[in-house]
Amino acid sequence: MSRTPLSADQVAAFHRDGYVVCRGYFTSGEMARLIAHARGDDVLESRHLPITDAAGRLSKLTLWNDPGDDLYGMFSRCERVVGAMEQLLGGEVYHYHAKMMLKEPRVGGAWEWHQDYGYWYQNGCLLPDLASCMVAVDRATRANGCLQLLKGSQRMGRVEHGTFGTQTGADPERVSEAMKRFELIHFEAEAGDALFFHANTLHGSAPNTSEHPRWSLIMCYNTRANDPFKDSHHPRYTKLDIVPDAAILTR
Ligand SMILES: O=C(O)CCC(=O)C(=O)O
Repeated sequence: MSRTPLSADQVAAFHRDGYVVCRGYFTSGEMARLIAHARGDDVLESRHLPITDAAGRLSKLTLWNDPGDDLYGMFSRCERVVGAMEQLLGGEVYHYHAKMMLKEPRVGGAWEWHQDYGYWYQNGCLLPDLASCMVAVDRATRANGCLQLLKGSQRMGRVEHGTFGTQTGADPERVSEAMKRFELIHFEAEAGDALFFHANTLHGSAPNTSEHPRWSLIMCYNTRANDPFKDSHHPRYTKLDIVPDAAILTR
């Protein structure tokens, strides 16, 4: 895989819409490894942050800053993801953090509408030059609370955010007006599909009311040029040790 895995059309779609969907970005063999690893990983259960929505429903999120040498690290350090991020953000990127989002059957909570930059602005990132790559670990459907986005909403710039439950959410008045203007997209996905989305793209999700889990791996990057001006709970620029894509299957 080259260090420019995305086509010019995909890069243009990201800039126009605030996101781009890449179907089958990871192979079934790569996903089988990730699923086996994650399902047997006690750390996801023991270290998760309990995130509740406004109705008190729980989502489990386990987050780490250092991409490390484990299988999650191979995903977030591989050329296919890092190269795509560099194409989308226009320069060298570093690992800002990654997380496994576990939305369990029947109990997994909603995510308030928000922009990631609503959170990250507070961390000293002067520009919204950050993006995330969400990889579906399980099939994601409307019933199990797939991610929803407002297409083109990154053009609104940063919206005021406040606290709802233990989550940060965007100003409800702005969200409700944005809903009238921007197309609502559901990221319904098969395992291995990837969604790259801009830090100012409004997104959220409904609760998981189904019998099926909705787990996903979300890897977030900042640009070197946007090195935060102060310390926070996420890192300042740290050189990323990129690995070949083959490392996902061989490590
Ligand atoms: O996975 C979800 O439902 C929401 C995740 C999300 O919004 C985020 O990580 O910023």
